Amino acid sequence: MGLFDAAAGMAAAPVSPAPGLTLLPGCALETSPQLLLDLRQVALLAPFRHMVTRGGHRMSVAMTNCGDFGWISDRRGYRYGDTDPETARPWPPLPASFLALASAAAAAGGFSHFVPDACLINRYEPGARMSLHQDRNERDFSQPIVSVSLGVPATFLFGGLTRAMKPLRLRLVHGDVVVWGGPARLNFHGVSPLRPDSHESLGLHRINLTLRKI
Ligand code: MD3
Ligand code: FE
Repeated sequence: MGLFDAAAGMAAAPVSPAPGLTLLPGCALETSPQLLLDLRQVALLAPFRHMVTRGGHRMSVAMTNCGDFGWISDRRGYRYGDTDPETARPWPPLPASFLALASAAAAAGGFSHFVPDACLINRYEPGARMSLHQDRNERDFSQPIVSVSLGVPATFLFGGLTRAMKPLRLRLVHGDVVVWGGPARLNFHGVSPLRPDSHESLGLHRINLTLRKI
């Protein structure tokens, strides 16, 4: 994949808006039809659900997982688990299309040989948001996180190492991929409430795939 015209449905040049963060605009466009087919199969085996926080609040983002481990939240708190609590079955395997995209994107972001073992799938409906948080449940912070945006565009908030730092705002559209690693790995981040909008394949929804090595 080279440097092309995003308007023509092709990838554009990588951008690094902050240390440890590489935006690959349109990097997932070519493979997105396959990603969406595979996503549908995953969601048949492990349906999207609104998890609750330890405090009992229903999350506005609906979630599911695939891979060896999945991210779970309930009244006991949040953690990774190898079983879907809704079905009592292992999470569906990581589709080959997810693995191939994740390792190609990680390499483009400077991380060769990235082999994720978990994918959290977030589904945003209009108004759904993710408040500022840190991701610190993984064991090895030298491993990057690859995130893939599909469907309705969103404003991603990239903060600093404290909640107080004013976040940088990044607009992420269908097909964008971001590689987070090194110095960005522990920064606060979140997603602004999704604006009502429509996408040709995902309707009102935004989907974000987060590929990690747990
Ligand atoms: C920056 N999801 O699931 S993915 C999450 O768009 C999460 O659904 C957001 O934050 C979403 O935990 C953002 C991008 C992301 C993921 C992990 C990060 C950005 C990150 C870890 C450190 C810094
Ligand atoms: Fe996060």
